[in-house]
Amino acid sequence: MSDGESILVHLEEQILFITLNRPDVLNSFNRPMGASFHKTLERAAADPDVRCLLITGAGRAFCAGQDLAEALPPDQEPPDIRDIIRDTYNPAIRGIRGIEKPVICAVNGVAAGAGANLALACDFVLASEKAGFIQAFSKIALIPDSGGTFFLPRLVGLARATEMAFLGDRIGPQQALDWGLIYRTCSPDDLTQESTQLARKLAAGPTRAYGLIKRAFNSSLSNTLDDQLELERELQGMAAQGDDYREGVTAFQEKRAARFQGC
Ligand code: T3D
Repeated sequence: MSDGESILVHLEEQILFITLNRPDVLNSFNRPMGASFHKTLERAAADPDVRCLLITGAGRAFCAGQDLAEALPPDQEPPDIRDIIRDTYNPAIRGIRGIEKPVICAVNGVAAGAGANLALACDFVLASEKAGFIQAFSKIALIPDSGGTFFLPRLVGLARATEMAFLGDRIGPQQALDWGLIYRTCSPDDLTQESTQLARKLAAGPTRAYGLIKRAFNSSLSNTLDDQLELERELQGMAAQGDDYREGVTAFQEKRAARFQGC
């Protein structure tokens, strides 16, 4: 399978559809796939025609994390795991959090290891009733990476994060919803339609403001209240300079739906 095929991409209605496409190995990441994913995010960030991203997996799984055949090849010196993380997972997570556009993840099946944490880094996670979230790392004597130790305690609290990371059990979609890990669940048949509907809504929304909200939330994870208040002031100033702000207020006054351009 060539690099190009491991990530399928198409742009429609200003939504960039990204499909992880190594179904025979449950869409686990090898280096070429990681590089292709990262490149896709970089291009999406720079392309004004992309106003929302929607990530899903081909076949029965979302993503089983690192391709373990690549991580520990038989009869060969294994690569330094820190290099894999530097080159594949850290750019992916930084890319998802750093892109100032909404990123939706449609989790169609199992999301394990780095695959689970890649999903959880997205802005909206819709999970099919066939989905499951597994912090599989401890099963192979590793620790959660791809932002797992950062996001999990913040999303679900330390007790549940510890349970997930130590035990590595499958968290089903309903439990994930109840714990506040994800946005919503839906039937497998409805996943594509529901996630696309959400993507259409977001792509037609004030995407510049969404990007600034994302920037503010990213900073709020480590800022003091004082720092955050100052940042809000700055970002609000930027939002208010945009055409969408004027359009939003005008539409309100004219009692009609706003037509946002994302600027
Ligand atoms: O270098 C580094 O390690 C650094 C980076 C670390 C980040 C990480 O993500 S570490 C965690 C890596 N992922 C895992 O440990 C998960 C391994 N997979 C599983 O535990 C199970 O496959 C699942 C629970 C995800 C799903 O189970 P099940 O029963 O539905 O499917 P299966 O039969 O196990 O897998 C189907 C096929 O996919 C199978 O191949 P086969 O027998 O049909 O030829 C299996 O080997 C392959 N597969 C699944 N996961 C991986 C994989 N092949 C390579 N790498 C995988 N991660």
